[in-house]
Amino acid sequence: MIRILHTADLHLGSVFSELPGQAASRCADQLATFERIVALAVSNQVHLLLVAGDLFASPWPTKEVVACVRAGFKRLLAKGILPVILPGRSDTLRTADSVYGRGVFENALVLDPHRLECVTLDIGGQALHLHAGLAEGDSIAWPASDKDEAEGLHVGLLHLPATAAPEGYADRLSEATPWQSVRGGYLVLGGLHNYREWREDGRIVGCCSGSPEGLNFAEQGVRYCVLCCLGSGQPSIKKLPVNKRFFEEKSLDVSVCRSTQDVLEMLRSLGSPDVLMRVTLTGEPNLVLNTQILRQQAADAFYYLEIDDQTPLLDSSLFKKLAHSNKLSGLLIRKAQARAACLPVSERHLLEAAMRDILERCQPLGGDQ
Ligand SMILES: [Mn+2]
Repeated sequence: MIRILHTADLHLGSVFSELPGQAASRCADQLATFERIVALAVSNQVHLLLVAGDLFASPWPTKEVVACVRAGFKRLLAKGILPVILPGRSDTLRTADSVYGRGVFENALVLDPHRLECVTLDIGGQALHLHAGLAEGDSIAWPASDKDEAEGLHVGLLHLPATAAPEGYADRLSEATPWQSVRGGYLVLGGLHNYREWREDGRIVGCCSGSPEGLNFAEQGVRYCVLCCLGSGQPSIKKLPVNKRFFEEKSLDVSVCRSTQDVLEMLRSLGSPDVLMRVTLTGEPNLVLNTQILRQQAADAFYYLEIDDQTPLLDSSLFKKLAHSNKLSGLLIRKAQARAACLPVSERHLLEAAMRDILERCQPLGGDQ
């Protein structure tokens, strides 16, 4: 039995330009997640740790990031676990001065997907053939190897294009791998950033672990690395949760809220110190909400909070009521309503956003409107 832990798309050393306030801490989170992956490899007594592309966010990670990875690999090697890296798109080997060309991972096995290599390892007397494939556009290339029908276990590594529609690849993944049709085997995939598994007649044929630490709101919830056991029977896999923080999106119906304080309480009830939350406000508003103030007041309940106010203002009963006011806001709303009546729907959201902006600025927190 050969035990493998696999991961991909760690993107260590990411810039996180969309999270400027959390950028340094997210980089530290990523390294902590890498440490957990190393610890899981040790505690599960695997033979190999496979990284199916994008270990780093660029081919030129900082010294600190490289030192952290080297230290992790050293701990693995001390336990007899071999780290195997397939460079991906972000950390391509095919660039001048790539981190993989500097000999800093001399004890790890780095497979060059462009060379279409097949490497055979001896794991406790059992042969393991590692086939490094290359996916470009719609085509997948595998090493032409006389090992395709060789005795032993076969594992393919492949980094898919981020734009790949997993459905489109489903058939070709096993078709294009002669060793899989002859010998069975298992495909370790990267590049898709979200967990996905491929089965044929119930048998697992391949798995993409997804990013172990979400990079953005497209990578939500629990993140995994995958423990795979390969032997004479069918491969078996187990998803191991590994992330530090969680991206989440929720919507909040503010129809029942009578004050900013009400909205704040509902917002804070969604809070958790490890959550990066995007809240969309929906429903019929009873007041114009200042999202900036809401965010400031609720921020400490979250690791990171984004608020998107999608409550419809122009047609709301709130606006109908406010339009009767003799104050400047009443005049403004009457003008906006008249303008909205002659605008195509596609342009009304701009007017709505402008009104929201102006009215947010006019009112104090929880103020009377
Ligand atoms: Mn990636």
